[in-house]
Amino acid sequence: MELLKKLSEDLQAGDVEAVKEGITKALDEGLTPREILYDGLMDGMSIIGEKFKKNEVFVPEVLIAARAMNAGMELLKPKLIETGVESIGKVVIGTVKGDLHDIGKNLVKMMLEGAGFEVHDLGTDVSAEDFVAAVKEIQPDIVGLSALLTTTMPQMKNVISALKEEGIRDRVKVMVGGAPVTDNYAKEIGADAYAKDAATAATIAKERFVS
Ligand code: B1M
Repeated sequence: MELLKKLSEDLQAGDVEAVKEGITKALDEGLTPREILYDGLMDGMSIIGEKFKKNEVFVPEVLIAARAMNAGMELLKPKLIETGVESIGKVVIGTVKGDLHDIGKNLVKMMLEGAGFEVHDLGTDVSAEDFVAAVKEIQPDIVGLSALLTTTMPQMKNVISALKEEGIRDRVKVMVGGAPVTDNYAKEIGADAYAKDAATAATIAKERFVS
């Protein structure tokens, strides 16, 4: 569809205003927030990802595309989240230490909120100590860990070890995700669940971790 193709292209160009306009127009034309997210914004981001891999674009271009992605997600957020839903559980979420990627984590957060969770976002580059402190303070049902770099994935294991050391591992379910993370890796480090994408994360959280 032309509108979504243009949205994807505007996102790749990092044109925040055009992305916002495109989303508004798409909503006006009756497209669903999900279609706009997946076939417009995420399509653009994955094309940028491929180009980045092939050295056809570099960090600055990726950053401006990411900024446009975040602006678009902010605009879509209220549409994706059902209003007036009572909290069905608490989640503490963050991107692990040394890792600054937050687009996927933000999407997971949005989907969890949409599913009715109260989500406490610790941001990016979050140390194991900070996750532990948040679990003690907030007492969530679930801790969500995101990692996009193979070099930062081991931080997930560190968080689980730190929870064990503090004697609070049994109080929370640990869910992990991010492009390099796999189900096997999740099992290997003793996480309770792996989710391949934001929608799956919300489904697992709701169906397996809260009653
Ligand atoms: Co970075 N980067 N990056 N980057 N970047 C990747 C991840 C990379 C694969 C690109 C590549 O080489 N092909 C590569 C990692 C290689 C590796 O480790 N195997 C890479 C690299 C190398 C780097 C730097 C080291 C580059 C450099 O400086 N030389 C550097 C590291 C900085 C750091 O973190 N310390 C870096 C920097 C950046 C930017 C800052 C420029 C920017 C991030 C901006 C931001 O996030 N605010 C950036 C981006 C945007 C990317 C790519 C292009 C896109 C990531 C993204 O947002 N995808 C990425 C290439 C790629 O993935 N194709 C790349 C869209 C997003 C919706 O998907 O994050 O996978 P994703 O999230 C999904 C699922 O994974 C899952 O659900 C989400 C939605 O469905 N999910 C979870 C994620 N978290 C979850 C948690 C869950 C459950 C599911 O439970 C809690």
